Amino acid sequence: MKQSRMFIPTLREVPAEAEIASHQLLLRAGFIRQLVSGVYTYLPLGYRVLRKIEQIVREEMNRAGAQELLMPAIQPAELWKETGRWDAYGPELMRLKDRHDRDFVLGPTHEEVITSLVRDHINTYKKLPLNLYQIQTKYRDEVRPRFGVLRSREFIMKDAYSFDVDREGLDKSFQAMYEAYQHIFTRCGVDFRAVEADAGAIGGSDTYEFMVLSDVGEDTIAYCRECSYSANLEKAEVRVKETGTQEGVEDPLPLEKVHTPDARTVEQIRDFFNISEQQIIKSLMYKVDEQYVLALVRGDHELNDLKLKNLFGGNVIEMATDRDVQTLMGTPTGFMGPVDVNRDKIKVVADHAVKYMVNAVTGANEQDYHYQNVNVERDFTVDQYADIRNITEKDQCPKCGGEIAFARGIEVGHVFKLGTKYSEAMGAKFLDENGKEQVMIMGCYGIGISRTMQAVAEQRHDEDGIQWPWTVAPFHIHLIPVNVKKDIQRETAEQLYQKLQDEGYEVLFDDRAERAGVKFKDSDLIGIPIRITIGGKIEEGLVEVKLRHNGEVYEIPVEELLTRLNKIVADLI
Ligand code: 9G3
Repeated sequence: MKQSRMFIPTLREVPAEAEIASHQLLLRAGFIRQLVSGVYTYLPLGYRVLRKIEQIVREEMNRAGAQELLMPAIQPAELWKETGRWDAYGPELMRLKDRHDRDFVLGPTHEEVITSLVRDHINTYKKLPLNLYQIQTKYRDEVRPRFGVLRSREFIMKDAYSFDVDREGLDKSFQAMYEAYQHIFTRCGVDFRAVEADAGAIGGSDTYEFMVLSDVGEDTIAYCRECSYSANLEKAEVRVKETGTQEGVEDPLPLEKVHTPDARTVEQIRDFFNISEQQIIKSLMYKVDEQYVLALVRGDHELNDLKLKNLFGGNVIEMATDRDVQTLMGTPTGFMGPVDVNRDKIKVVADHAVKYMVNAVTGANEQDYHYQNVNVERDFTVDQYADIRNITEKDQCPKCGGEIAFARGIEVGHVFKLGTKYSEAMGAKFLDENGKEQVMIMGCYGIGISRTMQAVAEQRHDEDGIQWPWTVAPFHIHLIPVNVKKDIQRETAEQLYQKLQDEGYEVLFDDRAERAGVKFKDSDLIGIPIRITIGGKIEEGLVEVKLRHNGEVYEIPVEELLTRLNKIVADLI
């Protein structure tokens, strides 16, 4: 493609709304443009990358035995009413009416559509297992779209759905998808981890998120330095230390109420009593669906509200309001504690670590008062001890006891075992080999295609621009004559342009009458893996080859170029 003809609206300045490197670079290099908040146009360079990623996904999905189809984005509300999700979702679900005033959704995902399709056409075990997938635009009205296409309201997803006769079949389908994802993200050239994740509203077991490691990732990953364990922080289970006792177990001292004017936060209590945060019981009031829960965690730990919600099998969890707390506990939030709690209305759940606390400090359920020397079982009881906190780097790996470390990641894929959640609700059944009617067992598997494009740019860039891996780059070679007014440079470039394309390379030919500096700056910004420069040295028959990802430069006699290039490329892939 000749660059003088290509629509690449590069930008010199950094757009204000772009906070992270990949968002800035995709805008500046002319890959994407925002239409409105959270809604983007993929410009020609960006769209070439998207298509490369889609092609990799297709090849691996087809190799895993999945079949591609394309479902509509517009879905009748009736299907969402069958599964109860029409009412379960709020403003994030984009809804519209047609000319007959009928309700529709703009598809954020396609469990309902695919299950209704399969139930109408599959009714015998002979036709299972089945894995159907699509690559299609999704709509989710994010409350706060940000970071370019990492969190947009319209995005491109590959979503696949597997249908099996039993759990064993699902495990096979799931494994095939898990492996396909390993191949896909490896081929996309990103450093990624498959991490144990929370099944969320979907429920069920076994769900993994594929995370591209990045400091700007919204998700926190807890991983073990010794073994392969890694989990989304939401999910990472805490291995309960049998002892768990505080340093130097003391004898329980008599309970004492202390006047603590205006000391509300853990830090203020710590300083007031001149103790460590490990000696404070933090009391947090939540509402899980309709149940009020007083959650107790040690002062130096963080409550994990997802674990708390899952403990109750709840759908919605929210912090209780100050008014609720005042009504339920007779005290402002900062002075709550587990002693003398109205157990008819409130469940008391404590993290395992609380069990081992001796002579702790906690709120006295009275404004400006705290208790000290609080001892579990003597001064208060607990309905249940559970793992309700975030793992920390001081905790041991739940699998091997090794050291835990944190990383941040961008979620680009997510694989779920759905079980019968949708097939039951929608009656997707089949006759098994004994002629008995059974419910299909489902799995679902997503990849954020547009998000993956930006995740690659986030992980592979430097201050001058993007460093696209060979496999997803918009072009393979950037061919740049330094001065198009010099016949020898222009003619050599024209010949090479043809030859390289005849060899199957995708070439962006910078035929613009721009100064060399501008051409090289744009080239670094766009980030095509190999740059071939035709400059003054062509007088000696030499061209320059430069690799974008490590800056290596080679001077090569033009007649050896194709041979040398094949070797250079072989090392790149
Ligand atoms: C909605 C809205 C947002 C949603 C969903 C439904 C996420 C929803 C979960 C999934 C699960 C899998 C198939 C591909 C892989 C992921 N956000 N999810 O169901 F109505 Cl507004 O989408 N679906």
